[in-house]
Amino acid sequence: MKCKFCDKQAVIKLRAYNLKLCHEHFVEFIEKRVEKTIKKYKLFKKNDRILVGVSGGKDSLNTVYILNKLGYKTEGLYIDLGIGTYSEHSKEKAINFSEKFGMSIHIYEVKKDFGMGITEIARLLRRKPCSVCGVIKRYILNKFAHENGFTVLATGHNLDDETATLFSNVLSWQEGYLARQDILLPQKQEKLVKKVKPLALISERESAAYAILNGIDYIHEECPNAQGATSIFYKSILNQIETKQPSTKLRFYLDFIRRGKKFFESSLQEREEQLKPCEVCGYPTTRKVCQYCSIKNEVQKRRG
Ligand code: Q46
Ligand code: ZN
Ligand code: ZN
Repeated sequence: MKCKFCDKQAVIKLRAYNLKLCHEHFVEFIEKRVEKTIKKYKLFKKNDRILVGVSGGKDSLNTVYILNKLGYKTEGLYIDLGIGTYSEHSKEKAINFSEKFGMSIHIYEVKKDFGMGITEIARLLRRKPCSVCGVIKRYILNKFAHENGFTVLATGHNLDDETATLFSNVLSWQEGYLARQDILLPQKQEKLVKKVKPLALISERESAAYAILNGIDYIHEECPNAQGATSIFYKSILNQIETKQPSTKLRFYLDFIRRGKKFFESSLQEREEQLKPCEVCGYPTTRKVCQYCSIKNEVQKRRG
């Protein structure tokens, strides 16, 4: 199997693009694709300060690595969720990455705010760990970015994450979520930093191959709370479709962004009109007290 662009041996076959590429041309292909996504969707410019939410997984580490390589001012924020050995291992990967490549990664500990990790918080409040975790992660990332002068908040969501979410939201016609699903969420409020997903058009397989070829060591184990998650089931269904019809995922996602999303815009406007400062912390929320502060109050109350 030869590379489409040179005489070298191909290391990967990309059926969605009908391409076989060698190491060097594959790396170049991914970086150009990310750069094109940044420019086409106007994600950010060279003078922006970008904070990337880092989990220790391949996608977020790739995001820091690629954006730095492309010349964007990028730093990472690793949130230590306090989820047993999973958090210990993923933190180690983030620290090793930062030392190996000389890229700055900040560390924020959930335990410092709550006195306990996500699993204990969820148990105490009798809630699902992922729903508590999602609220806490989103809040910390946005607040850290805003308070430290970052103009953009990037996450490592890849094409498989995005299409699984889209698939799930379409199956239950979640209008509010559909309205907010995009590669770019512009800044509409002073305290809500602009959010972007530079790897949204890169598949999970491409992202894994890119990390391995660049010597980026990432955490392979899943968070123990992800077991049985419907997103994993939806990903496997979409992969089955992709095997029979290559590039379906890309088409499904891009067609939604280009043609489908506009039908849900009214839900977005409604939500934006409802946003007001949280009575406790002042960050925008559609409630009186934001979800983060509610969780914090509840934890304090129950611990006595
Ligand atoms: S880290 Fe948090 Fe995920 Fe673990 S608790 Fe759920 S949301 S599964 S990406
Ligand atoms: Zn080549
Ligand atoms: Zn609040």
